[in-house]
Amino acid sequence: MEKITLDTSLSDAMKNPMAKDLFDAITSLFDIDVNKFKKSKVAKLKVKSIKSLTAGVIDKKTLKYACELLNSEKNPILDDRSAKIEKKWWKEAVFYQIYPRSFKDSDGDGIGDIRGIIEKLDYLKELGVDCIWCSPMYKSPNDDNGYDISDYYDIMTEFGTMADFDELLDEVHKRGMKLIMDLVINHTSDEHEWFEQAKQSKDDEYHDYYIWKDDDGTKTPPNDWQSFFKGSAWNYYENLDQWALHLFSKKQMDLNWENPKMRQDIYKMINWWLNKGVDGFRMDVINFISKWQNFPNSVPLVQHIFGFSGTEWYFYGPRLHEFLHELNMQAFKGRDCVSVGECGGLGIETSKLLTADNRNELSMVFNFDHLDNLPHGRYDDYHYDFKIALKHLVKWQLNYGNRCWPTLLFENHDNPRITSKADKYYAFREEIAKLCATVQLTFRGAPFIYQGQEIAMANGDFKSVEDLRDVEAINMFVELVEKGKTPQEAFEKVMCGTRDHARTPMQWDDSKNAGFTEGTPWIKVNKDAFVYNVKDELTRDDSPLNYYKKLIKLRKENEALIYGTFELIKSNRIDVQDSDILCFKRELDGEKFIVEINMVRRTRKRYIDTENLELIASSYDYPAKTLRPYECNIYKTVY
Ligand code: ISL
Repeated sequence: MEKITLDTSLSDAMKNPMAKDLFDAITSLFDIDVNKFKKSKVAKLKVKSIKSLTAGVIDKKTLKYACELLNSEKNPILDDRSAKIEKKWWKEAVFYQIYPRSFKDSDGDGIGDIRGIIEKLDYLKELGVDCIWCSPMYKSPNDDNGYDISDYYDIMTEFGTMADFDELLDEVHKRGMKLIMDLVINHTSDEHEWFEQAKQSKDDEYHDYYIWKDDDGTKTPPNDWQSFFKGSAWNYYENLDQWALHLFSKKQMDLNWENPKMRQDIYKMINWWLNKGVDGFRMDVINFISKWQNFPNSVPLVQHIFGFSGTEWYFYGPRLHEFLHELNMQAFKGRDCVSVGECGGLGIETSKLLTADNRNELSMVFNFDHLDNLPHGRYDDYHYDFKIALKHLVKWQLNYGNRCWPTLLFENHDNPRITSKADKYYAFREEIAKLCATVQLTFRGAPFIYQGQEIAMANGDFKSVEDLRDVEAINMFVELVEKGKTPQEAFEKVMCGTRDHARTPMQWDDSKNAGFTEGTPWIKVNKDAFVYNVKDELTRDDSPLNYYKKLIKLRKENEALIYGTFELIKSNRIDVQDSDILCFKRELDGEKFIVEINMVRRTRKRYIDTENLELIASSYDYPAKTLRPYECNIYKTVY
């Protein structure tokens, strides 16, 4: 691929996958029509003219950095328009994420556990789940609820024993379901024996398993990279006079992927779990494993835009493809397993390069850009708009090609509940839950349902910072108070986006603690559990839970909803992408489904003719001439 320099034309630069993704992000943020831009005179200008186009806001130095970053991608844009879809079990599967700490407690200590999960397997099977992903269950001091692993070969004490795990795996398989583990291999806990040894001496055999920099005599961190959980990303170790990198909490130390011995130890561990019979992995922040080895300071403009420094030097590092390919060859090759990389921030073209079925890296990636209406972020107080979110998802549907498979999610353990995000006053709580179900089960891709999403669970009703448990939320609160906010102001800000909202106990019934535990729950149970709980929703025909069940069944019975083409339906009057209604067709071997979604909270005129269509599922329990708030309908064409 041609190297991008300051003299390359903008249109030529866009042949680079990273540049195209970047351009895509900018155009959607400013609502620029890409096709018009490509034909415009501006596209013919050189990269260096961005300086004058932006009145100097983007200076020459930033542009040089940008060229350096873009040139690190050696692969051209993947052209897969004529490819045939390869059928795989994980393309057909409905995934369900369990956050074990909050799912079901079996022994009354207030913390969910493995035996609790076993108790609920029949419920998941009934729902139609094919594959369960459990957030980390390995041994951990729990600085970040298990995302800080101290022993990859052992189970967290609160969750049970390895024998419990083996039983879980067995019980899952007995029911014809699959189980995937959470694989956290960008970092380990500082209590992992590798790090315990590494910090003893520079000569220790494990020292180079982590990322160290000598102090330059100033006792200041080696660069300005920040930790996602506040403060510098470097810890100082006095005995070594060295700094060690941690992109997350102070107890989550980044592994040095440049070290081949460390990589071999990781592959050995992955093979150990696969040999045990697990069906694959969700891979935590996997796009962060390759860092630019000169560890540069952040680019000021990027820092200014994101209010965060450093990510540009590791979010898609120079050896990422190489490491993932190696991992694939040494652990996944020849096995029918799935790997889902958590790759926040990556765009369509780079994600394609990570997941195309002929590249042998990952099976799928998670992208989260639709979970907030950019430029709003998770901690902003704003009204979430499905129109913006679905427009983004549709773009992936139309451009992701046949060699790659999208993931479809609205919730996970790191984000507030969608019902609360899209509707603070809960006027349309169930309608919103059903809209998400419709998108996840009728778009092309692998649906990932997060525990409680199927019963329309909402945000936690925390009253003060004492109710919060998450390291990110607590550190953020402390920092805001240090910067001069009152505790009340700081709490309100944290409440907009705390990850604890998704971590309140699963609501099983209307008994004490929602049937989650007999003891004292580790985090507050939501008060609304007496209305929103599994037991009640199972008996209510029009409940979100029964809607999920119905659509899962529909998807399983109709391949068109899995492998079918995805095509927007445009009327003469409106381009659907600009309207309040999203309408699309899924088609396979002559079998056609039409889906209409009212993306807004207002009643809207229907614009497709439904006369020759058979209504087979609706989020409302009786039909109407107009589309009611967030109404979704699925039709089949009748011949
Ligand atoms: O919440 C975020 C930062 O404010 C996200 O960037 C999040 O940290 C990111 O998506 C990575 O998440 C994963 O790795 C973290 C862990 O805390 C999260 O729970 C996990 O999903 C570190 O292991």
